[in-house]
Amino acid sequence: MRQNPKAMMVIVAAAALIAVSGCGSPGTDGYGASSSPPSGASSSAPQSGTATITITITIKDFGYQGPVSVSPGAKITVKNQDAQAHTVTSDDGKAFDAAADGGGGTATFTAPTTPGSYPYHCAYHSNMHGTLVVK
Ligand SMILES: [Cu+2]
Repeated sequence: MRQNPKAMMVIVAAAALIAVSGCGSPGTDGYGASSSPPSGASSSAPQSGTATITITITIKDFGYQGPVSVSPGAKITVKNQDAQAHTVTSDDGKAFDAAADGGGGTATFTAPTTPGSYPYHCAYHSNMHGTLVVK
């Protein structure tokens, strides 16, 4: 099996598109993610033939982009596309806490096994907020 160079081209093009469309925000206005636009959402569907589903929360422009609801105990990957380090820290300080370095750093954590709504924030930037719903 040879690797398909076209696949990489698509990924690069998609990343560039996201980078361009994401500009224009100083990142400190605290604009909420509760009404996030649907643009680009179709490209985040994981392709998996196994029982393991990888869920990704992407951090960009001081905001969280990702699914709001996950299965109990789901494995979640955090991808940080900002230059600054960010965290995904549950507001209760116990449910989860993942830190991702800036410049493409990643981190992983496991979603709570108890269904519920888990608000989270960035430990470094108090204006960054998101909510993870486990159901
Ligand atoms: Cu941050």
